Amino acid sequence: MSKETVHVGLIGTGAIGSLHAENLMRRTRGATVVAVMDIDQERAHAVAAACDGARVYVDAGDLIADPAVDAMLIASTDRTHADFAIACIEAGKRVLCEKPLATTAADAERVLRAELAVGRRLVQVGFMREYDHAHRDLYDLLKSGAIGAALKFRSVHINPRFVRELTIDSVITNSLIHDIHSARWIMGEEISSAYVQWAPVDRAHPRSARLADIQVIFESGAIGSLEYNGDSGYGYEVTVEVTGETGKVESASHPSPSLRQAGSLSRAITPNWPQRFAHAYIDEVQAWIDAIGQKDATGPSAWDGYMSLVVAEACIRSAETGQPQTTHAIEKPALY
Ligand code: ISE
Repeated sequence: MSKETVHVGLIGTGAIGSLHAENLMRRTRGATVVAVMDIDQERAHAVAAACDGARVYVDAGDLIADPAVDAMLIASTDRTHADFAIACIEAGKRVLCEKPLATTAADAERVLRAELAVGRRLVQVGFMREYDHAHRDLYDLLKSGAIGAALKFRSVHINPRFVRELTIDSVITNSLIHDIHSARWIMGEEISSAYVQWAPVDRAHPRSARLADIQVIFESGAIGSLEYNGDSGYGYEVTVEVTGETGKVESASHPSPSLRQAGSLSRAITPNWPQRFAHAYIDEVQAWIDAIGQKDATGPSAWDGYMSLVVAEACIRSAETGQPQTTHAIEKPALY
C-alpha cells in the first residue's frame, strides 16, 4: 500500500472493538478509523464520533465493500468472525480478526481455504499475548536454549468476575483459547491430546464453568497444564511457566511493584484484561498496520486460529465425556 495512512473499517464497537478504535486513533502510527458498523447503532455512532466522525454502516457487507476502506478489524460476536473474515479475504482486504477466528474448527477451516484460494496471508488473529512483553521475554529466553528442551508448559488464567452465560464450551472457545494458542506458540509444536476437568458454577447453570483445568500432551511427548478461574473475585492475572531439561522460565506475572509496610506485603493486581494487556493491544495493532505495506500478514495466522479451535474441540469433547481426547486436523498447508 503506497498511501501513508491505512484507512481501517471496524466491525463491532463493544469493549474490545472500542479499545482497538481508540488505539488506532490515538496510539498507532499510520492508521485511522474511517468507518464502523455494529448492530447496536447507538454504540456505533458513539465510537464513530470518537474516531473524528467516521462513517457508520448498518450492514457489515457494505462496510467491507467500501473502496475507501483499506483494511478491516473484526471485533463482533465470536460466531460472526469466520463469515466476516471470509468476506474480507474475498474483497482482497487485510483483516485483524479478534479471537477466536470462529467458534468451530470447521468454520475456521473455511477461512483457511479462502486464504488458500487467494494464495497469500491476509489474516492476523487477535492473540495479543504474542505482543505482551512478559510473554515475549519468556519466549525469547526459552528459544535461546537457556533451559534446554521444553518438557512442561503451564499457564494460569484468572478472570475477575464470572459471566454466567459462559458455558464450558464458550469458556474454552472464548477464554481458554488464549492459553491454547500460547501453549502451541511458546512450545513451538502441536497438541496431540487434551483432558478437561471442570467445575460448574451451580445446579441452576449445569454447563456454566467457573473453574476448568486442561491437561495436554504435545506431539513431542511434552506435557502441559492450562488452568482457568472465571470468577476469582479479586482481579485479573495471566502467567506462564515452562520447565525444561536444565531449569524453569516463568513470565513476569506482576506489572505492579510490591509494598512491604506495617508488617505486611501487598501488591496491586490488575482489575481486568484491558489493563493487563494494554501495551500488548497497542503493539498488536501497530504490527498489523506495519505489515499492511508488506505482501503477507504477520503474527498469529488463520492456521493458528484453526489449530486453536481443533484443540478447543478436543477439550469440549473431553469435558463432555470425561475422557482424554485426541486432536484431528487437516495437513498444514505450505502457505503457513
Ligand atoms: C476475553 O474475551 C479476552 O479475550 C481476555 O483476554 C480473556 O482473559 C477473557 O477470559 C476473555 O473472556
